[in-house]
Amino acid sequence: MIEIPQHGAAFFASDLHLSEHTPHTLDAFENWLASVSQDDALIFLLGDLFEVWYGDDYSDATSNRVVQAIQSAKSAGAKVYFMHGNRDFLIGETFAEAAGLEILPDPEFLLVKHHVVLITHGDQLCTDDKPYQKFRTQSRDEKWQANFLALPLEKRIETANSIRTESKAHKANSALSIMDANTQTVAESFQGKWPDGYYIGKNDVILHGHTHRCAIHPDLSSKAPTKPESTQGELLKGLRIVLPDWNFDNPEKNRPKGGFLKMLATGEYSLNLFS
Ligand SMILES: [Mn+2]
Repeated sequence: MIEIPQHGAAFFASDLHLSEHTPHTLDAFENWLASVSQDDALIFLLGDLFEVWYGDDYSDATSNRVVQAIQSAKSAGAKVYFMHGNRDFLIGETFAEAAGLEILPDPEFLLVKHHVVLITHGDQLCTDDKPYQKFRTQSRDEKWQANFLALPLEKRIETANSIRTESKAHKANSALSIMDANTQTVAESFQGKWPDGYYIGKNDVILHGHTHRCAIHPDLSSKAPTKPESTQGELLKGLRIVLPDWNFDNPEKNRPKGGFLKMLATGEYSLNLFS
């Protein structure tokens, strides 16, 4: 269980999907990271930092700049945590060491004032998408990963790209509701029954990304409003906060280009969106 330092703050972002095709999003990420990095800052990157990850033996201009940015954040006094997303689940200890970040299990828990905040990438909550959950179980298996990482890099790039093409087609052919968090699964995770069998007792707050449906849900059964109903407040039991995805390269009308959540040790939070 992680605690926010009394005079510090925690910052959360996810779903940046960085690649060579996202130069503006990469700039924005670097600027944001530099702006929040200071002593007693905890920075949580909750998955899909990269659009795809072929293995720690792969690097390119984008990943090199991300490593530099995280190193700078660390030098400024911040502690940087990373949680795997469904795109970059192959990030390993070699990358973590190079960047100077700590990889967290999914889910991880934060103790904030007297609230337990469950943080997760969020893909485990989308249980209506059965084919994806099947792929997730397979691809998070240690043996599967070891076998995959043993393939030549060229073969891994080819395989990862064909999986992404398939995934895009699957998304295009699936109802939008299937791609969202299942409210029953959310409720069960509050009760301490996590889909992976993880148990910690009751959780007060859930914070996740992945769905690209940024929102602050005041209660467990609430469906995603198009815009967050409120952008700041104090942690309350039953709150589900969904982080925004970042897209400064092909921004959509009437949607934020990205954003982050700031949380203080007092339980006060604010959702900051970039327009
Ligand atoms: Mn995701």
